[in-house]
Amino acid sequence: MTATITAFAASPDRGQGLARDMRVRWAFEEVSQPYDVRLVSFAEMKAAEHLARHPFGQIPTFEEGGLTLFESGGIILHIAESHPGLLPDDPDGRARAIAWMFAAVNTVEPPILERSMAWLLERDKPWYEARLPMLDANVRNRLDQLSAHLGDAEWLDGAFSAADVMMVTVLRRLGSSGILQDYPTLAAYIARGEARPAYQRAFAAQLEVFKAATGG
Ligand code: GTB
Repeated sequence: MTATITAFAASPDRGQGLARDMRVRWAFEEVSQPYDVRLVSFAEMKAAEHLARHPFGQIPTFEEGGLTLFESGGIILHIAESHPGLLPDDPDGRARAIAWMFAAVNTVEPPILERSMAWLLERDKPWYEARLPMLDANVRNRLDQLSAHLGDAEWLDGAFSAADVMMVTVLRRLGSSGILQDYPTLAAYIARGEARPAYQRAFAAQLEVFKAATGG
């Protein structure tokens, strides 16, 4: 049975692959599983039909048979547990990969998100310039630590895993900030993720949606 996910009918990221369906698409591609996509408008996301799938009226969601899931990390963990290729077989390695998945969304993503939301919503406000150094410092603190952990390693913990899907997609949000120029280790890590054929197939698929929506 082919799973169905939801994605923006017209993503505000203009096809940059920054919306969170991208990480789910990438996970499906890594485990060579086909998937269908239901595109939803902002109005549809807040309507009863979608709220039954996602209590917070967001994308992405996942439906397969009788199972409906929301929350990109939960969806990717389910995909990784259902198909070989995204989690190590040994229990300790598996537990560490899952811990890194949580670290991506619970420790690294929050300061990145806070900085990007401030830029999006507050950059014309009088307090923005005063706030920016603190927002930058919070992001850089995490990047310093992550960069030190990664060192010369290719991936977060041994072989490529769902943790790298999560972390690379979290870090990509910094793409336009200029901050990654100061973190060559992390820039190379992101580039390694983006170079994977599975990533490229997922990116092309979400870009196709944007092009179709804009006639481009
Ligand atoms: N924690 C949830 C998860 O990981 O699944 C967060 C889901 C989420 O934030 N979904 C966003 C959404 O549905 C889309 S991805 N927003 C609509 C709403 O809340 O009403 C976030 C996103 C949006 C836009 C950009 N962008 O334009 O660059 C990047 C990321």
